[in-house]
Amino acid sequence: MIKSAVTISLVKEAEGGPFIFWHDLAAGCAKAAELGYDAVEVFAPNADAIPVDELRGLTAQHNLKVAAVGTGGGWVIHKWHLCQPDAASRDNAKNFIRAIIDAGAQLSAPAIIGSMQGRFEGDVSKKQAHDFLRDALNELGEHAKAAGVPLIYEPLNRYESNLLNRAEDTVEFLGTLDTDNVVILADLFHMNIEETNISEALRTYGKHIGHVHFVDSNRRPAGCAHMDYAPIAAALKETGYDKYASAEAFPWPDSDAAAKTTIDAFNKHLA
Ligand code: LER
Ligand code: MN
Repeated sequence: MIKSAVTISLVKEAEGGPFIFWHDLAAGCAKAAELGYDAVEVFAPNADAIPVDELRGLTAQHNLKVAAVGTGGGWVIHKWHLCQPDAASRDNAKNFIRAIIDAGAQLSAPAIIGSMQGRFEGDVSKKQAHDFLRDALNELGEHAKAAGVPLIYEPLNRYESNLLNRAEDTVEFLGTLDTDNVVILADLFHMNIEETNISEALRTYGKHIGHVHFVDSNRRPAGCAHMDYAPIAAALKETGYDKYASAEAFPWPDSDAAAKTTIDAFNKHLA
């Protein structure tokens, strides 16, 4: 059974970004529970800003889980990423992510590497950047394994990263990792930009999929644009996918309406 989740952002610098609830964990958890969500996905500015005890209490009170924790604050706030040319900057990025892996693991929630993967540019070649990314995923993937959680890697669209944009390239790259603890985040918004056929690409990912960002083609909530969810749902079910479909979308027209629209689409297509 696929499970539903909804994003809560605690990151001031990310305002205007694709997150449903903002700045208030208690209110976000209460609304998520009221609408029937299974879990929340939390985006915090850094590891210390993940209130592990408070989240334990809120999720117990509302019978929710924490589906995942984001790491993009390192990029949004500090402009750190895993493919910077100097080792000290890459270490900052890795340490930032490692701390979020540890905080999330206390809630059994895996961390997501999305924007923190970075890109190749300037003196860093594509091959060099892929080597940096491979080393980081091996190291952080094994770190997450020791903490008892997978590590989620999210391919992004071409306007956000030039490392890995499509399923067939990503699966080939996964085959070069030493760790077996990295899973893929299939974000339907990014896939809609890059893939020829989203459901075929989901089949290409197959068992590698460990998380889904459930959203429409224009990054509004699922059901607000032209994404064709029937073949997407069929492909996910065919691969045996049983993790989260998490609402990462603009809070359009507002947070509560976006959460309601998404859970209705989830119940229609994925439940
Ligand atoms: C960024 O576009 C995104 O989809 C986030 O989930 C990545 O951190
Ligand atoms: Mn995403």
